[in-house]
Amino acid sequence: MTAENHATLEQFMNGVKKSNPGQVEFHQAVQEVAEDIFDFIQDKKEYHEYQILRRMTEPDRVISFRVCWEDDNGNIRVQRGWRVQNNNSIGPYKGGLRFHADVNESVLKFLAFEQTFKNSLTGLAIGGGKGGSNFNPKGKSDHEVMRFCQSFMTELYRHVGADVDVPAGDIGVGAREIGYMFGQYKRITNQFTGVLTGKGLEFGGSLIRTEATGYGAVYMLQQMLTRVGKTIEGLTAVISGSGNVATHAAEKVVHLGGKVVTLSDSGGFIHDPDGITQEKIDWVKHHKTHRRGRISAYADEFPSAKFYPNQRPWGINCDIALPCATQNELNGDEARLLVKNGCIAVSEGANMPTNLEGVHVFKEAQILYAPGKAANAGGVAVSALEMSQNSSRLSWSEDQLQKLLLDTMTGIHDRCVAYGGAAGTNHIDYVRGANIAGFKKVADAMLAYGVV
Ligand code: NDP
Ligand code: 2IT
Repeated sequence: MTAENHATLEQFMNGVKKSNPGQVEFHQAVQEVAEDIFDFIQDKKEYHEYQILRRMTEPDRVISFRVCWEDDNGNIRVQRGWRVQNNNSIGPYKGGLRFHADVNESVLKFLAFEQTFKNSLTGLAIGGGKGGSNFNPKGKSDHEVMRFCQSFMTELYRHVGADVDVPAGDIGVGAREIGYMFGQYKRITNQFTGVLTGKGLEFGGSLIRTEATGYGAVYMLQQMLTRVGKTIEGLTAVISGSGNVATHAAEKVVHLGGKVVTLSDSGGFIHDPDGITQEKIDWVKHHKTHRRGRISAYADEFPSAKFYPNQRPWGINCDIALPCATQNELNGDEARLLVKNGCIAVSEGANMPTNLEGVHVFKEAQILYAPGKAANAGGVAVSALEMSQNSSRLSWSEDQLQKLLLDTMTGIHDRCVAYGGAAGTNHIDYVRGANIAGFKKVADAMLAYGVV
């Protein structure tokens, strides 16, 4: 065995940084996983010999392409599109598409890497991928979004397929964008296949896919609390974001008797001490999805609330916190503040919302802390169920799907417990559990394939 096979964590990370210069989000996601995996594989010779972790950090392929479109004033606009196909050892590449001005290769590589572990954790047959564009949908007309989506799919179509790679939504990509992209795929290929998930119910979409990520994140929270003899009823929740994941997480907290007091967007957060009721959540959903409005308008609509521009909600007293906006939206100081204010549990609806320092704060404080790759896996899990329904040309009932989502989240919780416990303590390190359980299934499949 060479020295390289026994690299220290630091040497390994130096190698990752050297091969991926400047891709700080990708380095961060790898570091968070490697901290646990290095320890786990210490005495497992074959994972070293076959360089499994090193191979998992090298995406199978990164496709990048030009996307040209014409705006409403007749100007030609040029964007960049990507699809990162990280790993298909346990199933077709699967993962969302993000349209946001900040999208770059580093962001999509971190998301595709995380997705590989997340999809493995679901127990379903899906590999990891992610894609998107630096297209900024804010302020664009429906026709501009349609032209962009059509142009994006005109290149993407050659790289995806129902058994190859199945994209879905993420930030800036919801039902409208999936509809435009599916329409274009069908037009180009003349095939009606399950090449995208998150589709409209009229054309192959699945019931509860829209709700699944947010609901799943709250089910994860519920499972962690149940394990230590607590419930969500009567607890106060702080939630960030006001998009798909945040609004459905809020809805499920309310269903389970909790009180949600904040929501946010990139302009700031609203604090409603009276509680964000179902009626108010419905208003936010409509305001965000149909009017494409800002969360600040909530404080004009509901006088019990106050808007805090350019601030994040983590200083508001709470029992539970659900970061549901974007990566690195919760830093070490904010994590310490949450812990100091008595927050007992954090469930991440977003991908990598807590920075590395914040992760260490939560781990050391031993609060109940579910990382995104476990907590937000309900969305991709129901996407996989949408794929199954499409292949069999059936549509399952809402009751069936609700049960499958709950069962999936229970399975994820239990896998985290199986790998995240330590002798002599009842505390579970859900980050470690998720990393190891996610890693093991993919790693064992890779070992079975030999060196490829
Ligand atoms: P949406 O586009 O529906 O909503 C995104 C929300 O996050 C908006 O409120 C947006 O505010 C806010 N946001 C985005 N970027 C920033 C930023 N830089 N600073 C502050 N707020 C920001 O996306 P989703 O709800 O689908 O996604 C939210 C998170 O959940 C992402 O991390 C995504 O990867 C993750 N996720 C989503 C899944 C899904 O099924 N949709 C599945 C699993 C994870 P603004 O409008 O101001 O940009
Ligand atoms: O981050 C994610 O898991 C998603 N954006 C959903 C992916 C999917 O394929 O449903």
